[in-house]
Formats: sequence, structure tokens, C-alpha cells
Amino acid sequence: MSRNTLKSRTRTRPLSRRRFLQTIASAGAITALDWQGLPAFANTPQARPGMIEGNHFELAIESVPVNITGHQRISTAINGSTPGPTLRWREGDTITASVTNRLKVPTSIHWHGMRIPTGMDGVPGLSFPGIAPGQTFVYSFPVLQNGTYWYHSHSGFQEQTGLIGAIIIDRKEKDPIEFDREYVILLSDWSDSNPQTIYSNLKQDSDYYNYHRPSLASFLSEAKQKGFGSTLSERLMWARMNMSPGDIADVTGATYTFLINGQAPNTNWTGLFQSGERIRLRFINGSSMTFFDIRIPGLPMTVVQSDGNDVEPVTVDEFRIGLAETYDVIVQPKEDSAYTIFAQTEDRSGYARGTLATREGMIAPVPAMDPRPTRTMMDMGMDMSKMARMSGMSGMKMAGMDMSSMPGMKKDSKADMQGMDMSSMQGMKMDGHDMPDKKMQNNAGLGMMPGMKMGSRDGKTPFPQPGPSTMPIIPDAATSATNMNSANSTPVKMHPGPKVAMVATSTSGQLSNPGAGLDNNGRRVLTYSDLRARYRGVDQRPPNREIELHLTGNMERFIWGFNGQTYPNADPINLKLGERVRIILINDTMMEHPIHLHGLWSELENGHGEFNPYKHTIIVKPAERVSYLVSADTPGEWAYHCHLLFHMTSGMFRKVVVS
Ligand SMILES: [Cu+2]
Repeated sequence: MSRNTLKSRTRTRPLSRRRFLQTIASAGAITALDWQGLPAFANTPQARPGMIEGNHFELAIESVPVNITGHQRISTAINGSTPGPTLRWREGDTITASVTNRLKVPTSIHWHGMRIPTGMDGVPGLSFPGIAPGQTFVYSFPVLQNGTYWYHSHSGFQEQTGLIGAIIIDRKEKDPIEFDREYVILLSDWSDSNPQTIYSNLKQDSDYYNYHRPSLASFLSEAKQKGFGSTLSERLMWARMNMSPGDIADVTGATYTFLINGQAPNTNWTGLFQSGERIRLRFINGSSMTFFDIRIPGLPMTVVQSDGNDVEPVTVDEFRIGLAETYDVIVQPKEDSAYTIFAQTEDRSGYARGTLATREGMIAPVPAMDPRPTRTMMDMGMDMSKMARMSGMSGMKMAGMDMSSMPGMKKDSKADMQGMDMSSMQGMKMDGHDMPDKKMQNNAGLGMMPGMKMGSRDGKTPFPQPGPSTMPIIPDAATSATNMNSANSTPVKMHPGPKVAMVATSTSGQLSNPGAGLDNNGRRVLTYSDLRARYRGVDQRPPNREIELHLTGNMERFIWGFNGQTYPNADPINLKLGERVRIILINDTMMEHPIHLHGLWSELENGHGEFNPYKHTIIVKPAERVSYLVSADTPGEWAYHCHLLFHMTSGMFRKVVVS
């Protein structure tokens, strides 16, 4: 059957196996927790996602019973399965997808990372009105890229209840990545609770799912090691900031079961192989609130792609995958044996688990989870030398505090620690605060750069994804003269108030830091610095201006935003079609935020210059300052948000307008 046939075909997974049937839950519990007002269903086995390829797709979204934990619940399924089918496209094709809504509420599908016309992006209220119950919406767009991507609902909390699925786009040219076999590893977090309930719980008590606030018992044991004075000082600092060093994840294994391709750890999703084969694993973090740390004990992983774009191969033992990120790795098991795919959550409250094996039923040991990380003062961008001057803290003998004994404190990173204005952390007094907007003074009259040769860029076609045959746009002399010393900088408009509980006055680059809990664990862990693009970036023009955004939040009230503003009451970010901008993100909170810009690439400035990696989602660590370049080559209204579902819902969302 030709690829161009209009009829989609469903193909069973090459290595499908019998599904695991779980026990039937009591009907009483179902009725009580069925949040869509649907009647209780007879137990139905959970369908495994299949794969559909071609260029026309019929997708039906409906409520389907699932049984993940031994209790029957309702998921949001696509063509009957949760996750939905893997869609296999081919670069260069124009695909259509008819999406029919069989729910009682509006729905949508957003094609994550796809460079498509704004009207096809699938964000209700921004790029289209959404799909009403009973309606069919036909998405149609040319596929201008290749790689591993995914799709998910952008309506309500449907993503949390299962409306996710993988996308594989085969490239037009021969794939330079050689492999004998491939599997999608789609990670997600499942709760038997209604996501609306989870969100309400977080709004009432942001620590609702966090049982790890420091206790008196832990205080005493810590005091024995570090001394009473410094332990007490630390505790008081955290208390003063209304925070706890145990705030790693907002929603935890207390309510979540972590899944690989929809399968719980006990169900043990298994992929078969023959020893010696090169296996391509396409990891996708399709969870709603969970960072995963992935390793396959006994099997080194060679990372070859991130967010759909090839990177120079780098072999690691472990990597962290932020929400919505994708990583393709190659593994080559030589033994006739089984290997555990172990994806522990960043907060170590649980794990997803699967197996690679040469025969059905083989298993490998499941490792113990690593110790739970704690946030450090460094994560908060604090200068320890200034801590002694904190009001009320002067009597606490801060000078005697041994910094090296603080958990997670790296001795060599002291130099990176920069000042934090403590006064702004408590009363939210922003005056006297040093907002970094000085750079905007010296560039009056620069405007649009002459000689930018945008005439050939009609704004109708996005720049191509970098590949072996793409031609870079090299800046001419006039634009080369423009470096960032003279580029425009958009003033930072901070909106102080209860939505901003703390501000790191200046922050450090942490691209070589693997992240909380991954330091010095004896394994080779991927960092963002390791990501070097395989192909030169297409747009080599320097940015003509900078946009600086602080990631802000009030953890206590579970309010998240950019620059203290929450969506929808937030200023849009306006980009001029054809311009090249640098976006600088400064994380003033003590949590990682995976920031996703729709419709355009985010070229992470990680020191590889022309070979900086192209991504669609970038993790920003606590107190981190990170920058990336964006070519505003596709007009329209684009969503820009944190991919933690409940952060986005509580306001960490902006509209980006390219016109
Ligand atoms: Cu966030």
C-alpha cells in the first residue's frame, strides 16, 4: 500500500503482546469518582496504542474506562486507547487529521513542536475555537520537519486523563541514525483522582502531595551532623521564606502511578530485541506534572536527538527528561538478557518501569530509587556571604555555617552564587531592586537592521529544520556589526505583588549542571551543555533585540506566572515577522519549569554557537538564567507556557504574537 493512500491503515505493533488485565474495581468507587458524570462501565481492558501511518487520519476522542491501579476510572482516549495511537508521518507530505469529539465537553489536539500554520496549532481561544461536543475539526498542514514529537489536548485537564500520543516523522532523506528496531517510550503520570480535585488541593495547600517537610526527627539527626546552630539557621531560613527544601514536585507518587506507554510498573511494558541489534528508543515525556530521570542499568544510552532535532551522539548512563521534551537514544544490548528501563521521578516518589528483553516474560532487577534530592540555598540564587545580614538572622551565628555541608552544595559552584535581595522575598518590596534593564539605554535608533535581507522571507514558509542540505542564512557585514552589546533590549516590566513571592536578583548559568538529585551519583548524566546540534543552525543572524522574562510564583498560594503576571491578564509578547530575538528566562522560583514556545524553534544558547541545539521545550532550573534565540518566521498567535499542567493553568502562560 502506498504511503500516499488516503485511507489510513492501522498496523499492530510489531511486537505486540497480550494485554495485562487487571481486577475489576467495585462499582461504588467508580460512581463516586467519575468526574464526567458518566455511568459506570463494565471492566474493559486497556487498549495498547497502535501505530497509524499515511497522510489521512481519523481520530475520535471519547471517554473510555481504564483500570490502571485496580480501580476503574474514566480516561480520555483517542481511537479507544490511552495513550492514543502513534501517528507516523513523512516529511514533505501534507497530512489531514479529522478529529471528532465524542466527549460532553470541548476538546482539542495540539501537535507539540510542529512548525505549522497558527490555525492548525490547536490551542482553544488562541489558534482556533476548539472542537465542540459532537463536532469534527479537520486539521491539515504540510509536514516540514522530521523527528520524534507528540500530541496532546490543550483543553482543560484532558492531557492528565490520557489525551496524549506519539508522533514519528520519517525524514525525506536517508536517516543518518542507523538502527535495527525502534520503540516509542511515552511516559506519563496517572491519577485515580479527578485532576480538578488535584488542582483544587494544590490551590488550598501547595504541599498537599508533599509529605516531606522537614520534621523534628530529621532536625535532630541533622543537628547531630552539622551542629545545632547551623541546622536551626537553615530551618529558620526556609520557614521565613514559607518554603521547604523538600519542594521538588507539586504532585507526587502519593496520587500518581507512573506509566510507560500507558502501562503501570507492575504491568511492565516490554519491548523485544535480538542481541546485537541497535535499538532506537524514542522517549517522550507526556506527563502532566513529572520530571523523569531515565536509565537502563547495564546499558549505556547514546543520545542522538532532542526535541526532534539530531544532536552529535553522546553516550550517557542517565538523563533527565522534562515535561514535553523528547530524547531519542540508541542502545545496543549484546547479551541475550533483560534490561529494565527505569524512569524514576525527580522527587523519587515513584517510577515508571519497562523492560527490554529477548523473550516475553523475562525481567531484570528493578533498582532502588536514589535518595530524594533537596533544594539548596544555591537553588534559590542566594549569596551565602550576605545571609548574615538578613534581618532577624544576625544573631544566628551565620558566619559559622559550613557551606560545604549543605546538601547538594557544590564547592566549585560558589563563585556562581549571586546576590539575592532578601527584603524582596518577604514583604514583596520591590523598590531598590536591581532590575536588569540597563542595557536598553544604549541602542536608540537601531530599529530594524538594514541589510537584513528579509525580502526573500515572505513569512509564508518557515525556515527549514537544520539538515545536511540546509543553507544557513549568513548575516552580511551590516548585521554582523550588530552584536548584543548594541542590540535592543525590551524593558522588563515586573508586576510586584502577591504573585511574586521571591526574586533572585541575578542568577547563574547552569547548563552543565545535570539537575537536582543527579549530582555526583557515580553515573554519566546528560546535561544541556552536551547537546550539540548535528547540523548548523539555519538562521545565523545575531538577534536584533532581547526579551527578558522572569519566571515567578507564589508557591504558598500556588500562583505561577511570567514577570508577576498571570494569564489571561498578561501582556502579550509581540514579535515582528522575520526578526530574530533572544529570549532570556530568569527563574525566580525554586522549581524547574519546562518552558514551551509553540510554532517557532527555541535555539538554546549553550555555547555551541552555530551548532546550538534546536528545541521546543527548555527546562529552566531554580535560580537559573538561560537564553535562547528565536526566528519569528511564522506569523500568528502562539502559546508560550510552562508545560507543568497546573502551573500553566494557574497562570504561567503568555500569548506570543508574530506579525
Ligand atoms: Cu512551571
